[in-house]
Amino acid sequence: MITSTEAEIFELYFWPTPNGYKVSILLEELEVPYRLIPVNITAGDQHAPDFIDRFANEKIPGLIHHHSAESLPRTIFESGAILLYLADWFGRFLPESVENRWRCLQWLFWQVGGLGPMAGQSHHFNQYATEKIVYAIDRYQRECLKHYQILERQLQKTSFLAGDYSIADIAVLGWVFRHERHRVALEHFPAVEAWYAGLMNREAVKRGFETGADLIPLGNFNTTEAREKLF
Ligand SMILES: N[C@@H](CCC(=O)N[C@@H](CS)C(=O)NCC(=O)O)C(=O)O
Repeated sequence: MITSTEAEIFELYFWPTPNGYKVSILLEELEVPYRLIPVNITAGDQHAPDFIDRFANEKIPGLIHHHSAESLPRTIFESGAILLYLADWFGRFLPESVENRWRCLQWLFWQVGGLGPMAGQSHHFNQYATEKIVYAIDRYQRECLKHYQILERQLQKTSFLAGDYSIADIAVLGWVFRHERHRVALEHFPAVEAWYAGLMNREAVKRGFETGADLIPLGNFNTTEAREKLF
């Protein structure tokens, strides 16, 4: 655990989307001051050469940690890696016991490799694809629902995904926040609904989801320009 020093600055490269919110929520939970750097993904800012130099995956979120005056800053992409880095650096929201630490990583990877891509593709084929491909719409919707069922089964057994509230819950929350866009009614998943309501009551979570609210009107995902940059 460290205390914030004058040399320590966090810069969050961000756009208000599920993967972006995961990091703004964690930074708010940690009560760490940070600079928010908007990256308008609908305008293609993520493809700018200086962005790619820092964040090879050409996507938000990205984190730069100026951790000491003597060393080069650390640049990190992939939301799961960023959550893990911050939780590890501050020694919070990452369980200490071996059992729960691995449960936490398991659910974190499940979100990054499963729930996120499936829910994202479900929304894409249903909402943005110009051609309505029934097979793709159905396939991703079913996968998305399967992931909500898996989450429901776990949350019927435990209040959080891995012991206490952790980065696993934060990662999943970033996506469940968009359940309406995934065409998922939470009333069919009562344990998820209760978990969601509890987390949405946290002040830090509210601040995390408020981050970049002023940017939302600047990013229309349905214009020709945005489609070219994104899809
Ligand atoms: N696996 C990546 C996914 C990041 C991602 O998909 N970011 C989206 C916004 S939520 C993005 O920047 N899209 C821009 C693009 O694909 O050009 C992560 O978890 O960080």
